[in-house]
Amino acid sequence: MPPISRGFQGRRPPPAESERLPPGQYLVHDFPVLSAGPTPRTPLDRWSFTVGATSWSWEAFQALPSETVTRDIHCVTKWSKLGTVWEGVAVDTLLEAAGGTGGATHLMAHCDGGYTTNLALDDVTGGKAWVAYAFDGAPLEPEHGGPARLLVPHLYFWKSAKWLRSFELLDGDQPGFWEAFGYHDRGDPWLEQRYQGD
Ligand SMILES: Nc1nc2c(c(=O)[nH]1)N[C@H]1C(S)=C(S)[C@@H](COP(=O)(O)O)O[C@H]1N2
Ligand SMILES: [Mo]
Repeated sequence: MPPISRGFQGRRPPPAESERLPPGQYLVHDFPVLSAGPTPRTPLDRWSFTVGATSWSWEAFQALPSETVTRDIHCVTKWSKLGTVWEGVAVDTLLEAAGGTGGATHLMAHCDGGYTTNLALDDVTGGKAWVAYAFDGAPLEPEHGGPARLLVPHLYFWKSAKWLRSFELLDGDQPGFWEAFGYHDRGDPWLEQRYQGD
């Protein structure tokens, strides 16, 4: 047996923190709360999640296959938080359980309190988005979107709608809440897509 040389014994080291920061962002170690209005508090026995014509109660939603994912998140107000740990149901799982997406190209996420955000189906399928109900191993706090929120970590965090209640499947694109105020339609932090025209 040849000796195992140092440097070839494990995985490649993870990228340095600085390489994980998109342009214009700074690191935070706390978890800021950004909400455009008051925190809704929907009791679990009145909570449901709907995709098109399919709805799940809280109990039925918990019974769906879930995943634990660790991702960096990036807010358009320039804070980024690395290595956040979430548990939830992949959007792929939800769309499939709802019978597919028909001819839809986009979806509108609708929330308690009236917040909306639009997403291309390409940005929420293929293992890129989850409906998350736990953060750091504990039920998601109401301030951070509990009972359940959307998690689309590869886009600016305004796309990760808190207090999520439904996906409306759309045949074309429509602006959501911040998008109608001039924020970018897609919001890729690596391309600094903050505002319309970026
Ligand atoms: N329903 C709802 N979802 C929302 C928001 C909101 O105001 N309402 N704010 C968005 C913005 S701008 C950001 S940065 C993140 C903040 O999530 P946090 O409060 O858990 O950090 O939620 C996003 N999702
Ligand atoms: Mo944000």
